[in-house]
Amino acid sequence: MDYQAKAKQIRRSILEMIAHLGVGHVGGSLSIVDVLTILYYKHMNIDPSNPKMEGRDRLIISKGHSGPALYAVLADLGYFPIEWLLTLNQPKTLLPSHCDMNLTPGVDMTTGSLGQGFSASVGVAMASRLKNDNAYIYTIIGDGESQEGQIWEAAMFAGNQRLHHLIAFTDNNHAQIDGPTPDINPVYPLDKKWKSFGWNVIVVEEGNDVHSIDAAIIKAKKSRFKPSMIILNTIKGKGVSFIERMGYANHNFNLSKAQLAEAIKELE
Ligand SMILES: Cc1ncc(C[n+]2csc(CCOP(=O)(O)OP(=O)(O)O)c2C)c(N)n1
Ligand SMILES: [Mg+2]
Repeated sequence: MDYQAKAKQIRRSILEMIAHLGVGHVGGSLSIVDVLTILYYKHMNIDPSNPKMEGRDRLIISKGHSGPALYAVLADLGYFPIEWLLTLNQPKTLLPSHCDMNLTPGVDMTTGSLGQGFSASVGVAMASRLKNDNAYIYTIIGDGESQEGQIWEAAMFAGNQRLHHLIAFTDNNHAQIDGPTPDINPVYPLDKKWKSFGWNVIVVEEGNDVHSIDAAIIKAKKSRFKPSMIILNTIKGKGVSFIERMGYANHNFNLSKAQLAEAIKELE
């Protein structure tokens, strides 16, 4: 499969659903498209016709405001009809702006309160090990989210428990809601921090390159005694120049039909 083309298609789909609603979390959705693409279309043991399949691999998006990115992938894989995408965050929708496992087929954890999804993924990884089902548990946190104390409590536990089937990603786009992460409350150096908590750390400089991410996942799967943290150096709003140029202001904004048309041109 041409993963780069697939990632472009997913980006178009995200922007279409957000423009239809008129507003949404654009930046942080676009920055994780590449990791979602390589996970869902290459690595994960899943069955879209059986979303609750026993022993399946899981993906928990702890930065739950990036739900639209996950919905675009799940719809494309056939977890639910593609038309649902245009109901994003409308009254009675099954696709709320933040991930909800009780509403959306294929969503493995309810997230949105930053820090909590990561703890949940550590719990799921622990349960999977107790069941001996050999599943991989993937989870994505944000760089701003890494300011949450709960992240580090869970990191300590996972490191101590040697949960080597837990593969986490930091979407290190250097931006959070109110500004650049280095200006607000720097979380760096992330690599040294995760290493000191007993994790196998892999840094991907081209964090929006599907092939570099793929190589990192292959490496992480070889970790025998430690959970892995793959730090993806990404660009918030990746894929559309005017959105990238907005910097942290692309976190959540009103996306007009005219802006959508401009974005789509670049993503063809
Ligand atoms: C506990 C908690 N505090 C605050 C928020 C509001 N909030 C939503 S997204 C966000 C910024 C997150 O930044 P980052 O983790 O870097 O996400 P990304 O850049 O990938 O969008 C904040 C503060 C929240 N969802 N949960
Ligand atoms: Mg960020």
